Amino acid sequence: MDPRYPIGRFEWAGSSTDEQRRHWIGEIADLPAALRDAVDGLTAQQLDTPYREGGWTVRQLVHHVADSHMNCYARCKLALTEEEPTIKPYDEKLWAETPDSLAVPCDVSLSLIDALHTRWVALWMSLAGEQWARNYRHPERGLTSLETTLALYAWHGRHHTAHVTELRKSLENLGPAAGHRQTAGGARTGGNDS
Ligand code: NI
Repeated sequence: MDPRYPIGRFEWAGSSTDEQRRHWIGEIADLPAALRDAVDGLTAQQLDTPYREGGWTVRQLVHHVADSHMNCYARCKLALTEEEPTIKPYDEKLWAETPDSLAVPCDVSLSLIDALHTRWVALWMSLAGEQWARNYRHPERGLTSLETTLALYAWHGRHHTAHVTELRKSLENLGPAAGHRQTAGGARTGGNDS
């Protein structure tokens, strides 16, 4: 298994059914609790352990999910209220290295994600018919529909939650002291997994 993609890469079939969209909305609704469960009980050292060699720490992953989903929520609102708005990309690697991403307790972003997803799910639940085909324009990737965005971000939440749960499995295999060595090397940058 490629440790960067514990649940596989995102795949888009080109269209979706009402049932699939309901399923993805359910996954977005479940993400805050799933992510909270995934980090629950980890020590400070474990939170600052990269989920893979050269990857983000658990703390960076949690703050990244908040950063990413805040950006995406704004893109969804823009797509609904403007005609094919061009959105502003951001450098997720650099965002994961600003001091807040390295130091703020995970619980702050878990609460943020909880509130954000309550808003986001309400927005997704309100969409009907042609609204699913509304687009925003990414300067490099071109037009992206809300339908595709829903599927992508349902995957994205599960993708990063799995990074944490897979790390937990390896820490359990290494024993209770695991996590100390990795923090000493400061290998907390270089994530490339979104
Ligand atoms: Ni990501």
